[in-house]
Amino acid sequence: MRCDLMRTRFSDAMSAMYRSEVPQYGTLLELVAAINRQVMQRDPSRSPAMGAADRGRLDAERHGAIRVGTASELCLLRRLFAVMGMVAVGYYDLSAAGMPVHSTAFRATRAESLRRSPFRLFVSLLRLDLVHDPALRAQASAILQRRRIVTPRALALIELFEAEGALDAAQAEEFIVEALQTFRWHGEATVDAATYAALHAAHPLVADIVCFKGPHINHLTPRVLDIDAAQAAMRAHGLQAKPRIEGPPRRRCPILLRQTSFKALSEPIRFAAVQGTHAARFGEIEQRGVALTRDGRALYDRLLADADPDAFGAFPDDHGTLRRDGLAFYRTLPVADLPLGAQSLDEAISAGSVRAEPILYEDFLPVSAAGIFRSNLAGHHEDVLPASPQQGALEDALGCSILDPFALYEAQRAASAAAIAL
Ligand code: OOG
Ligand code: NI
Repeated sequence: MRCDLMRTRFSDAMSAMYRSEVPQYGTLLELVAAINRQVMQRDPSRSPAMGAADRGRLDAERHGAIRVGTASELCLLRRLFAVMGMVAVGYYDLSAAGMPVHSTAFRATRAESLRRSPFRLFVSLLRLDLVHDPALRAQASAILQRRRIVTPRALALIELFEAEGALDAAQAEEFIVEALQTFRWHGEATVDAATYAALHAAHPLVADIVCFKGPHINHLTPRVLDIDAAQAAMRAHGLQAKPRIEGPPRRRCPILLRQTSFKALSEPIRFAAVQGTHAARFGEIEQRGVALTRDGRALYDRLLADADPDAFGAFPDDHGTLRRDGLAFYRTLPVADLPLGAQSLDEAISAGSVRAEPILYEDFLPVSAAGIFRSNLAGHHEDVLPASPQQGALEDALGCSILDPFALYEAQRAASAAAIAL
């Protein structure tokens, strides 16, 4: 079976599993689908920042997030995701936001593959170097050494894929069922209540990562076309939406990514002899816009850091300017029947013989991610840690290098420009 189809099937299977585990996720899917229908009906041509290519994938579009404890767990998952055509793109340092993790996103990279299935996973690795108490660090590490997060059959199928380059239909179906086991929720902690409490006191994320059998999926995020409407609908449905939407303010031309979430459930867990609770699983929605170039991103980061909420007025809000000023990425497509003639790309676009379509942002934003992490750590006061990005260490753990998202968007832009060869 093709990787793209396996990714679609896996994403659907994850969604079905999460829906049965967390009923509020089902509510979220329904309200997002209703809002997307309304936006499409109101203004099908506008469908914010969507090219025709993106429209078809909307209903199946979602991302998830997981957290792993050790380098070898991350390496194993890198091999598992490769079976479904997903590779590590982008490095996210969360230490500056007080989170003892660093992260990457596993996703497809080619335009056709993304169109078939844009499923992505935000994957964080625990950084025990950011846990101060050496005894607790050693204890956490010993607990993690004992667990196996991938089933023996999934591992055998990964090895088969690596040897043969593909799985047949039956093996692929079996792989999806087996791979899903890694991300299931387990109601039993692997430690006693006192160990959980000590790890939780170090940081709630440490307890979440260390005390369970595996890296449970902690949210699945559908893509919505109007996140302000969805935020209001979440509240109306009794979901505890976080107070503010992460990312840029509302604009005519959406850029990058806006996200909001609802609070993690407090759910019962069983320790050796006692009952307790743990808040792990939450809901999130996001609205995606055009990918920014390095220059556009530098401007975005500068305006985001500005205390003045009107600062974003300085970011151009029409696609023509964003493209001409080199702030955002567009693919260019010839318009059938119109001669291209001997003109520049800008002239051809103004003449209507070439169409510029926004390239959708497929990645994440560290400041937004930190806001999402934080909104689910109620009551925890994190230490202010100095930023300590360690992309090299994450790459060593993965056993491969992390792809640069800007280079991937630029390759898409350049390929579309080369194909019309003006
Ligand atoms: C990941 C939080 C970040 C996003 O969409 O930026 C995130 C986590 O809580 O594990 O999901
Ligand atoms: Ni997320």
